[in-house]
Amino acid sequence: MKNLSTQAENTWCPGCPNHMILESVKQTLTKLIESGKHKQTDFAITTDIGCHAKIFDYLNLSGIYCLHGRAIPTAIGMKLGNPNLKVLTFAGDGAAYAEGISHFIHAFKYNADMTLILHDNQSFSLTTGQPTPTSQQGYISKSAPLGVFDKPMNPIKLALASNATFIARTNARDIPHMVEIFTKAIAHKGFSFIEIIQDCLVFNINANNKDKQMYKIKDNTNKQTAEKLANEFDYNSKSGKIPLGIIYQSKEPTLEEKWPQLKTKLK
Ligand SMILES: Cc1ncc(C[n+]2csc(CCOP(=O)(O)OP(=O)(O)O)c2C)c(N)n1
Ligand code: SF4
Repeated sequence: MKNLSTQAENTWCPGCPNHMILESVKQTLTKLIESGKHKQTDFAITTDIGCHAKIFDYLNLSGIYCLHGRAIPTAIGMKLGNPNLKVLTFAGDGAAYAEGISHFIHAFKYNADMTLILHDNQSFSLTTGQPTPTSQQGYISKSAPLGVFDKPMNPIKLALASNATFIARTNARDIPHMVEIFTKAIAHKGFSFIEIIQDCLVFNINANNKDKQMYKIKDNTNKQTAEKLANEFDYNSKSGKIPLGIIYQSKEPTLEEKWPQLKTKLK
């Protein structure tokens, strides 16, 4: 684990679940490296901008700290340069569902063999809690003093409608589950999207503590079941169930397999 750590001072709030996400990433990669399956240099990361994105400074991996909303296309660029890299992208709900929403949708269509780890705290936290597309109705913040009027978007439904080949959800408080899901996502051939339900301890705290709604599902490959599972959580109410696990997985040609120029470079 030592090799994956850096000397950078950690500036996340004490107790922020981002610490547990970082730990889970380190445990996952350590296992893959120690088992001989991958070398540390096989991995590269892109991060967006936000609290989540500080993970760039805390992981001893090559990568690019991207412009806000642009972590996904930058990662796809890396894959075009070297299709054998295992690329992990870290983004927030503001980053990927607001500024970067077009990249989020098109990424499923391209199906590049990479992993998107999305820290959803239902808030633009680094910039002090403005509402994001997944913030709940009524959320009052400095930029929405009358509260959010609109219903939140459902990114899992959007991913399904965009022909995603791997959609999973996990809980930032559950390290073993995150490690299991990260490992399966990295093994998936294609674009794997993991949504992590993450509390922010400072902003939008009314959205926190959803653990009682969460339950674990078996890995699912049936599209109709996936649609039902996607509908169970509306990002809005404090009732209803939140399924955790692989919501949908299917096999489709990857970007690297579809492009003849890249196919010849695949090891
Ligand atoms: C194009 C652009 N728009 C807005 C900003 C300002 N900005 C920087 S970080 C941030 C919030 C990030 O929120 P999110 O992606 O949800 O991540 P979190 O901080 O919650 O982890 C914003 C709005 C920016 N840097 N660039
Ligand atoms: S503001 Fe929220 S998301 Fe950012 S480090 Fe603090 S607890 Fe974590």
